Amino acid sequence: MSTDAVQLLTPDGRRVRHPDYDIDLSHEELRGLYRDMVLARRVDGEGVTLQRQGELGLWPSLLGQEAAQVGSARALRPADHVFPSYRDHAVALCRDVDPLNLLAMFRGVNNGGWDPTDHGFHLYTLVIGSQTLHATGYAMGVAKDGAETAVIAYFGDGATSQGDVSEAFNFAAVYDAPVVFFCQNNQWAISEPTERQTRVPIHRRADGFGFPGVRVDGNDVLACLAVTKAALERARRGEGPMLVEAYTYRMGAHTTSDDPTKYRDSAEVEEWAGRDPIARLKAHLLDLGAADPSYFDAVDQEAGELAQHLRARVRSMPAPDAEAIFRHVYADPHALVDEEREAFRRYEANFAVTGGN
Ligand SMILES: Cc1ncc(C[n+]2csc(CCOP(=O)(O)OP(=O)(O)O)c2C)c(N)n1
Repeated sequence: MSTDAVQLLTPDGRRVRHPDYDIDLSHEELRGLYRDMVLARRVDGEGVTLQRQGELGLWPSLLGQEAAQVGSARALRPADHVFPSYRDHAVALCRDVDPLNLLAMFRGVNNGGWDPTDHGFHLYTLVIGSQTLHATGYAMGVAKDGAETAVIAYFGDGATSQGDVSEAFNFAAVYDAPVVFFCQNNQWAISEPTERQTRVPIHRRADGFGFPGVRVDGNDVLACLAVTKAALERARRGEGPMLVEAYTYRMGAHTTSDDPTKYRDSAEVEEWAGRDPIARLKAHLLDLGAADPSYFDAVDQEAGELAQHLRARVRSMPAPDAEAIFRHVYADPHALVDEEREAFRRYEANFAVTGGN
């Protein structure tokens, strides 16, 4: 199997054809992909800024991964079901999850305030790789129901070192589960580079499990869309899983708690800045005559207004009910939870204002 990445747009925005994976989109659809990526980048930038201003506890940035996420998510149908990791904010936006919910979660106001059934978008998973098993089980279930649903699991290159991911690959293969494994190889698992994680290119790991794997240029939104669409259609036809390795780069820190200058070379970051997914599609739109400067200005303005709205709303979010965390742990009262709630009440009481002077 070739290790070359499927590419439909060169880094300078030139359209190239691919014999196996290709796609023709209208100008409107192309503009839509551009808008999705710009809005996602802006929401993400707000997440970083708000964390820096002390408004959020943490933020995992998607900067650089917009094409991988938007391209793959726009290949999904409404009835499909997504099992994301914790960095998949652009996928969330494409599934109509209100970005305020994402920010609220990282502010600690809720535990993920959306209903997965409303959006076909599961809650974020922080336990690396475990969502691949959830996705596989769900896919086996929908297959048994005879539903026309396909499932997609998002995970990183580091996650492929987890046993859960290998188990998911094997189960999905032997049951022909309608699941697409979408690995965003952003080349770093916190400070651990991909070459310290695997001896073979990630997409080739699928060979050993008996299903196809393909590498796609993860900074090329068209290629990500075309390949994911083919993988989802294959899954829907009952032909089983496929592994898509979107080869991309995490431009920012792992999370706002991380300092990547401690472990990676700025030349590498510079090099990847030249492959920016948004600039690439913009060049293509201009080349086609599918958008003019007023369109790009309008999208920038929309992104700016969204950011302003998010900032204002996040700052005015009421503090969560401190005891809510103890609710819904069990359906019925539970002695241990009662004990923990009491201990927490005593702890909170330490901070009570005892009167001024
Ligand atoms: C089971 C488990 N082990 C370790 C961690 C700590 N951890 C958090 S993020 C991370 C790296 C994940 O890298 P990757 O899968 O490449 O995803 P990325 O963050 O690059 O999107 C690790 C090891 C965890 N959250 N869960």
